[in-house]
Amino acid sequence: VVEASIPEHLRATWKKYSATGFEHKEEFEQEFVRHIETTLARSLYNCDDLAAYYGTALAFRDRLIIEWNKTQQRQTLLDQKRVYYLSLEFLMGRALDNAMLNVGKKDTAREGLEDLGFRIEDVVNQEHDAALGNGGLGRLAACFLDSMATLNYPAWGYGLRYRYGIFKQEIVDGYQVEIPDYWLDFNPWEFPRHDITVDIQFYGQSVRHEDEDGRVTYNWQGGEIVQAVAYDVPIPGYGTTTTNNLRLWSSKASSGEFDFQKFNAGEYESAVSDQQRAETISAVLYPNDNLDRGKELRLKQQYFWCAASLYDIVRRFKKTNRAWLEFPDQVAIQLNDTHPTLAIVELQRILVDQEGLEWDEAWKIVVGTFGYTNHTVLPEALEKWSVPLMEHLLPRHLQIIYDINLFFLQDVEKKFPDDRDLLARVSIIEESRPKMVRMAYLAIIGSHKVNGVAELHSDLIKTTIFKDFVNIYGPDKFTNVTNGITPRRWLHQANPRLSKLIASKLGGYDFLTDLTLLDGIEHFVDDKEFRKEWAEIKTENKKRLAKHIKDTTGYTVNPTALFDVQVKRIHEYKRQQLNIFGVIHRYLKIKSMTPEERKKLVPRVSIFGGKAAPGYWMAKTIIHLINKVGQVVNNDSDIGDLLKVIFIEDYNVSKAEIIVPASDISEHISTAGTEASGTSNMKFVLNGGLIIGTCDGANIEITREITESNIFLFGNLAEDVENLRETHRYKGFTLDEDLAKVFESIRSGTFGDANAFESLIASITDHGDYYLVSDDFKSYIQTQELVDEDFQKQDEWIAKSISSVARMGFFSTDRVIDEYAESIWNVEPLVVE
Ligand code: F58
Repeated sequence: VVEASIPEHLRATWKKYSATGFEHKEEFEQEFVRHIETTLARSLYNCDDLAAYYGTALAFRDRLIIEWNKTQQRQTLLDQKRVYYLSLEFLMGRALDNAMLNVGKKDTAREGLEDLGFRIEDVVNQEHDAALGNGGLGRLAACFLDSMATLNYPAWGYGLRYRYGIFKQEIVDGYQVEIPDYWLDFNPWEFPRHDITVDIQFYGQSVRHEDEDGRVTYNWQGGEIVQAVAYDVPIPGYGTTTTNNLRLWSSKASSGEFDFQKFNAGEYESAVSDQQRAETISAVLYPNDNLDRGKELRLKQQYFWCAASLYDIVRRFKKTNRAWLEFPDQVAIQLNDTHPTLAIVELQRILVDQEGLEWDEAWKIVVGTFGYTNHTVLPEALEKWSVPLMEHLLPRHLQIIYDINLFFLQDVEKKFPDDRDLLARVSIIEESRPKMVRMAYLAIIGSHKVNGVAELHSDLIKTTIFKDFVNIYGPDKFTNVTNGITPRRWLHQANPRLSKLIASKLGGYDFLTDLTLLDGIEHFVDDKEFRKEWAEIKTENKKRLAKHIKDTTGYTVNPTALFDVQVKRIHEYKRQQLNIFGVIHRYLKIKSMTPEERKKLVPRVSIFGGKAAPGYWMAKTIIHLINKVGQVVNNDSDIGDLLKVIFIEDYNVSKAEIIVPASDISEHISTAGTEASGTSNMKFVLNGGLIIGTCDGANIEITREITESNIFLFGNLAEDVENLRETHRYKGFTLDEDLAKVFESIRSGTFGDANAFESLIASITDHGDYYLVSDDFKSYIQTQELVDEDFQKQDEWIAKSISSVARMGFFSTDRVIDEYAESIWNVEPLVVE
């Protein structure tokens, strides 16, 4: 890292020319044209929407980086405690619209672009999503960055700069096909820092050394070196100049690595392939959600990123010349799930092996520094790494893990003598073949706080997967921080009309930074004019989505129909199969109705979207079924507008911004106890959509806030799930009559090749129905009938919609971040003048 500053007496000249961002329309236009003509080397004869997007993005990027610089200088000067959010995923979506709104210059840009012949909407739509995440976990990290900057916390995100984000999904003949998402052609939002590099070691061996006094030290030697290069992404807060940093690491062969011996020996190709191997580390985001696969490259990614980030954090701390004991007073590191757990081991290694601290002293610092957030109770998602793999790749780290485990188990034994079972249960090392390192246990032991992401979830981790640890540490180590969403992106940006209407009633946009102010709109629930405008906005948003559906699928949907939406990753526990079985049930029912009966029906558009992990066969089968049902239903002239089934291809953040504001009802129907929180449920309600859902995750707290009369709850409770599963296993069950008819129609080939869907049906009828689809089917159907009834009473429906939005104040990530800051990080916002 190069550190050189301009001598004091020359700084005046420098400061005279210090960059400033544009303020007015004319200055924006000037910046825009300059970037088009110089940075892009294009001209007014050669400037399409894409070029206009780059020009606009670069003009805003310059503004951001100026504030970024000031923010970083301020943070260094004031030297307060900082937060580091370690996440393997940041699902950012598009940056331009967000940047324009956060710095308050969207109108300036709109006018400027108009002067030059562009429509701002077209320009914004050119941007490729930054899709460095799978789903909820990655999007949560992105919302956190927005809130941390908005609230002026000195906070950095650390992640990987994947060359390929989550794959693009295409639907071919009803099947999902995955296309690589190469998104880095030209990314105006990142600043490569070729001067900020860290050498990361892999493989080799741990060498023991004993000095004359008998002091034993270990040294990690040999192996190979890969270089981490920093790329910085500025994160602007809303309504503040604070611009925080997201640092993403990219891998390349270390400068020493290029093997000149090989090169000289004429093995040029093999030297190049070594180089490429180094670059693979940050090449691709693993596309699994809630499934752990244990691939070596994934472990390499994890260590690469943890080691680079910690080196950076420690370097920054050392510049302050403080004593090591003060480290936890200056640094809080939050682990977004177990993926960065190696950071715990790495910090212990740095302190003991490199800085020469005593083990206990170092360990106290480590535990004081880290917090761990759990996002799942699904056993198949809990990370474990095989001991032989760990030993091969990170020999010294494995030793340290064994030592951490030894000291931990000794403590446990002191507290609970003679409980051998307990020791085996809580050991970081699972005594299987091969032995496995249980990352969640390591994360718990190495952190001072562990949190779940919604009340039910936090209770569940305490009573199930981490029960023993609650006994060992006491309940205070475990806490809940219910998730949220940023209202800037998920209301103001995605639904500008609704945001404007709310602002007109509340006398301004303060609710965007204090979402509890939304309760002020409850006064207008009975205001006829307000209701009318509210309903009109929903219709406009539905028309926008209808247009998107027409453009992308060719199907015409009626914007006055009830839009029923389920968009999220496709997973059996999220139960898109329950939804599509319900759709088939509806279809069969309509088919059997007289024209008179049909007249009373509420037309419905069932909208699905979401990706399946490429290797998750059952999830892909569900996508296939949805698409086949769509083909049949949508082309059945007998059905017309009464039912349409749409699968929106390649669901991502920017599509969510169109879909969420357009829903009348959305589905959050996971088997109770399986969805840790869910966050799209919050987005839909905040945009005036009602929800149908199970008593799971954050649905429960949403219900508490908006009251039971504003939500359609159904299905079994989490506390009964275990028993129901047992019953299935040992007693079998009788299939609900209506569900049996649905299966019959599939099996008779109504939706094409019946064989294709046999495994899906059999998972319910023959293999225990683990996700309790059959148990919840009846109450799901009945509740959907209630939805139909209520939708017909439009006036009441709108009233429900308004009072729900009014009561969503709790679900802002601003509240969430303040809770983390207070109860886990112990950090204060930085005062900005
Ligand atoms: C999600 N987890 C939870 N994991 O499923 C959801 O309930 C919660 O609202 C959200 O986190 C935020 O807390 C999730 O998205 C992943 O995608 C992981 C990706 C890496 C492999 C393991 C799953």
